[in-house]
Amino acid sequence: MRITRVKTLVTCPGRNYVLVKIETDGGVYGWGDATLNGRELAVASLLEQHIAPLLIGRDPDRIEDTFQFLSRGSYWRGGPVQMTAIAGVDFALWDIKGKNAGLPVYSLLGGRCREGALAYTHASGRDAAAVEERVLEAIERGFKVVRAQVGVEGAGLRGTYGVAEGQPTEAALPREEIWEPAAYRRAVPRLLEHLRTHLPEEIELIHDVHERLTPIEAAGLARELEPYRLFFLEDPLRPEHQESFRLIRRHTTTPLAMGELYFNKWEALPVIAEQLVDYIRCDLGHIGGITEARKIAAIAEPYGVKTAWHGPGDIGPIVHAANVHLDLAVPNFGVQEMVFFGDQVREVIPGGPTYRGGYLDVGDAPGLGTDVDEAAAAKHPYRRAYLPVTRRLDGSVHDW
Ligand code: GCO
Ligand code: MG
Repeated sequence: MRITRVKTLVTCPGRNYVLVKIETDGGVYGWGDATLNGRELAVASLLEQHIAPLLIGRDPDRIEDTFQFLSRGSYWRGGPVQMTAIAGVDFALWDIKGKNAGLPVYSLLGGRCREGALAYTHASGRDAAAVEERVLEAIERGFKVVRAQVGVEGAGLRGTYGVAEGQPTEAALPREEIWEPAAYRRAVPRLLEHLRTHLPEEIELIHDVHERLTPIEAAGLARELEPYRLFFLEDPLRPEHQESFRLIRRHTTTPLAMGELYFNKWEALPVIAEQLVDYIRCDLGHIGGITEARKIAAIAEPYGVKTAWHGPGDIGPIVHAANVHLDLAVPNFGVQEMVFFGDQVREVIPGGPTYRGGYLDVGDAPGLGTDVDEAAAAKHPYRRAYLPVTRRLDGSVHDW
């Protein structure tokens, strides 16, 4: 079997998604997702101009070899744009392999270890009472784990990660937000105190720092949050501060998660091998796909580090499906972040994981179980959008 065509499509059914279709001479095709929030067209161009010509004529069954060829063969390795493009190809190839075998991808990865993947959703609000409301709604829907984010007084809601409403959809420049670490450091323990006082004790809570603190600030916050028994504190530091995880670890027993900004297994290695985190949460769509992520899971297993793959709304249902296939198949799965996609997204990208009673599953359809309606995608052309930029009160860009 040979690859005959590689097609890249950028569509915006509410948010921008970069989708890759790989066609074969056997008639079987696969779809991948290569979305990189705020830099979508760079990935699309890399796929069209540089990667597609390398794939034509290759055997789609040789996923590992294709991954090695694309990731090592470029000489300049890694980086978000390249690893996202490679992930898009990788998902499409796993989809093809599954369709050829007549098996879901989790079966090719070793088969089910569990009946469903424990899922978490987001709860955010301008104050603790509003967050409490959102958590209660999530509990109503069956969630056992919820991520809580709150507005920070004085800094303005728009400056708080996870609380600002909506995403830019017009051709606009990035939103610039004001954010101050001291106000944030006061707000988060207050939020957790409120939630632990008012919510059923069995609900598991997560908080995402979004890499905004210095090492000593992060260690202090993690220690202050100990009484509230977090499921984990997410991304306390930027990935550049690998060794500073030691400092946080020395000061607290709050469980830590890290990894959505890693782009390969080497970056993930130090925090795993030194047991500096409890959950590794790389983004399958930015780390090179299932091929790299399953190795990271295998590296993490003997260290007692569990997986919590990144699952926000700005990566599409195909990555979410890949997440769940891996969640079902690896022994050291921890938890899966998820979002509910709107009707417009589901019309363009049908299929994907299903949610029930706090758990995610994928059916037994061959491959990843997702598809793309190209006519529907064409109705939603790309619209330039950026992630927000954070500034301090003095006007300088926040050095997180
Ligand atoms: C999360 C993430 C996201 C990122 C987003 C950037 O944990 O869900 O931090 O919300 O901000 O994926 O594009
Ligand atoms: Mg995060």
